Amino acid sequence: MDVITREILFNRVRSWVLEAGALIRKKMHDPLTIDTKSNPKDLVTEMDREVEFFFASKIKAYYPEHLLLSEEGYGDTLSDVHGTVWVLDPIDGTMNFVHQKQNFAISLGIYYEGIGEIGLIYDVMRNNLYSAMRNNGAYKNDRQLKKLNKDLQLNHSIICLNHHWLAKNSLVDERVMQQLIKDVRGTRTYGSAALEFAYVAEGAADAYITMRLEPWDIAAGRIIVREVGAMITNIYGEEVGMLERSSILTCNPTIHKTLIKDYICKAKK
Ligand code: 2AM
Ligand code: CA
Ligand code: CA
Ligand code: CA
Repeated sequence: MDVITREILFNRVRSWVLEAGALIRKKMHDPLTIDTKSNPKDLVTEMDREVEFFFASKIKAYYPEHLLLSEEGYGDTLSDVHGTVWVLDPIDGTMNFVHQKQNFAISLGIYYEGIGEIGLIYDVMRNNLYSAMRNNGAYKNDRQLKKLNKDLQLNHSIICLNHHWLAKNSLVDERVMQQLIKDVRGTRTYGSAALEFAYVAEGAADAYITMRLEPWDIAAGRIIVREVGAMITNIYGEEVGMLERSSILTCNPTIHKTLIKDYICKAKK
């Protein structure tokens, strides 16, 4: 994608993301229909669908040759990564949206021939927009985010992870994960993968470890964290493709190896 095309696209998409966020804020206290999907904890609301439909309609009108990969059913079925693909999570952190009315985000990544070009994560209620274009730096609103510091130690780190991994479970040995929380300075769980990526990008968290994400949870965050020099792999240190459902470890590069070697690999069942 050439730089000028990308810049025009970025500005337009940015304005759509802000518009969708304003729509959510306006309707925030209206009565809401809440459905469940795969299980009683897997929520979806009409707002998730409405925001996705907003983007699907815009893309169809302005960029009919572009494809959309998204969570709630208005997207296309993709068999490969060719062309320009929008990867959208209309509301990331639906449970927070429903229960807290905050701590959720719109997450949108735009890929060209499989390469992430534009990433936007919009913390709707705080009106914070995290954004990046490949090789052009990452921003929080108008402020450019600094490259991550290169001499971080694990015992000075804050890591984001889900409490699931500290209780007995089928995937990892909880005792190793419990040791990890003792060895780091602090842990956090925010319940929105996109926001957790954003916090790693701005250095508010040093790592985010998660066992299973969908492509739309990862798409924008990947582009943004890369611009500040963060690592983004699966929990075994391998690259994750644009269309893959995967575990994710995104972190300050200094602690990537120790998190994998001294904890995650030891915890593997
Ligand atoms: P969602 O709110 O868009 O569904 C919650 O810990 C985080 O994991 C959220 O970012 C959530 O995205 C994501 N997630 C991915 N797959 C999920 C699933 N099957 N059930 C619940 N949350 C999921
Ligand atoms: Ca969901
Ligand atoms: Ca999500
Ligand atoms: Ca979602």
